Amino acid sequence: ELIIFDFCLEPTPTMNKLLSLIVTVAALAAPALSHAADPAATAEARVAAFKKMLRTFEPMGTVVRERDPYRKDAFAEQAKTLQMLAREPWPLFVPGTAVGKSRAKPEIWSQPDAFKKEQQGMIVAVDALAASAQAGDIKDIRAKYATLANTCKSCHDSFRAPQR
Ligand code: ASC
Repeated sequence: ELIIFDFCLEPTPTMNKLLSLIVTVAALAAPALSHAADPAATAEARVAAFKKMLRTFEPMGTVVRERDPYRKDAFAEQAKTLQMLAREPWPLFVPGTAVGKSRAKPEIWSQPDAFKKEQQGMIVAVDALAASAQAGDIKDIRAKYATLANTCKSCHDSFRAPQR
C-alpha cells in the first residue's frame, strides 16, 4: 500500500509520458469511435459536407458558364474555400454508415483502393482549379473546372447509388 501511495504522489517521467500517450490516443480515437457509434449522424454529416461543397461549386459554375461576371479575386477565394471543403467528406466514409439519406454503394468499402483513387483524382483536380484561379486565366479556369466536374461524375458512376 505504501508503495502504491508513493507511486501516486510522485509520478515518474516514464509515467507522465505513458499518461500523455494514453490521453493522446484517446483524443485521436474519439471521433472515429463516435462515428462508429452513430452511423446515422455520420451519414448526415457526410451528406451535409457534400452539400456545403456544392454551395461553392455551383456559383463557380455559373461564372464559368458566363451567367455571372468573372471577378478574379472573388473566384480565387471561392476556389480556395472549395479546396478546403473538398477534403471534408472522405474521412466520414466510415464502414456501416450507408444509412438514411446516404447513397453510398457497398463498393466504397469493398473496393477501397478504387475509391481512394477517385478521391485523390478529385483532390488533384480541385488543387489545380485553385492554382488556375490564382493565376486568373478564365480559359484555363474553365478547363480545370470541367476536369473537376468530371471527377465528381466518375466517382458517382462507380460509387453512388441512384436516388431512392
Ligand atoms: C455538379 C454536381 C455533380 C457534378 C457532375 C459533373 O455540379 O452536382 O455531381 O457537377 O454533375 O458532371
